[in-house]
Amino acid sequence: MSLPVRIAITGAAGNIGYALAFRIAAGDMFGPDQPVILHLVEIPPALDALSGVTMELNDCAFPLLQEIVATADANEGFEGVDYALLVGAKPRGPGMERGDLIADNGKIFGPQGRAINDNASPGVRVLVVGNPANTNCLIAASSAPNLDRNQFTAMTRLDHNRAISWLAEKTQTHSTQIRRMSIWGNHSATQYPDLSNCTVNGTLATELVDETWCRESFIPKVQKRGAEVIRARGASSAASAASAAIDHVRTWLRGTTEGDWTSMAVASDGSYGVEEGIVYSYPVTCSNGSYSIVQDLEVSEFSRGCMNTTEDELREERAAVEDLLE
Ligand code: NAX
Repeated sequence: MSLPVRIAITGAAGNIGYALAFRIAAGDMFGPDQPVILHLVEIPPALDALSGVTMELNDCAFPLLQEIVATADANEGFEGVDYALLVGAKPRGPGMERGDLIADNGKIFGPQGRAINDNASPGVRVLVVGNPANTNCLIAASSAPNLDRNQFTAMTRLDHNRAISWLAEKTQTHSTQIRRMSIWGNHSATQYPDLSNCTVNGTLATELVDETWCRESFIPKVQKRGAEVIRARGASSAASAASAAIDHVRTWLRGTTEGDWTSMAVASDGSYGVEEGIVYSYPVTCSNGSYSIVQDLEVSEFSRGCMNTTEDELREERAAVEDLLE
């Protein structure tokens, strides 16, 4: 057996954390031969609930779970971790504007970025799930001067998976037959789910579905799927978000399959004319534990408009937290 990997999950007593911890302990993220140590990080009022999560994890007697560190101290929580999954965030309260939420959550992700910088393994990989995920990721990365920006990513894999599933349903195929889906921009309702490079069983998706369906059904459905789940379930996506987090990390580590790519929100390097520095979702390939933004895709006028809209929103979010960026 190899040495255990250490994985921190913030917000571990919350809905997504509750789904995520058990799947990681069962081996879904790192495979059936990789022992894990879970660092469960919460805020003090949630420590009782967190002790219940710890009890249940122990009660599963997972063969791969070596140890649990449960804490409300970020320095202890990120000590020596190889992966940091930043899920915990403040939910949007009644009457709260998006700008207030961004500013409040920004105050969480700066200190967490610093604690990761100071305590985590130097090769740590960070995935931000807590919303607004792209901008929280920007803040965390900017607070971690010793780490590379490429070590920080935010999650649009749930949007990517939703888009694949919806296209599979429309074309009466299976998700495994769909390649090269792309989510551009922000994990928000302005995101651009783009099927212009997508193939279904090797045929271009644009030859199988018409443009009106794409613009009037596919794109808004993916953009608003989170709200649809909340309406139906009375709570936001949790198990599917945890599953997407597992997919994100596994693909980052093990690589994308030949001829395919995934979507990850990463520090823009200026690719496709997107302003450098903001955390923007791109189609990426992964190999040897790193990602590369897919280059040289043709961008139609329609796509350009959608990509600009979501970029504008990310610039506004960045402006709202400018004072938190180091
Ligand atoms: P919950 O409210 O169930 O859980 C959040 C947990 O975070 C709570 O237990 C809370 O005590 C904890 N927390 C708050 N501040 C913390 C801090 N400073 N340090 C550690 N823990 C802290 O929310 P849940 O449904 O689990 O969602 C978590 C976040 O994921 C939310 O911001 C949500 O909007 C976001 N989502 C992101 C998605 C994505 O695709 N990127 C999709 C799903 C989800 O909506």
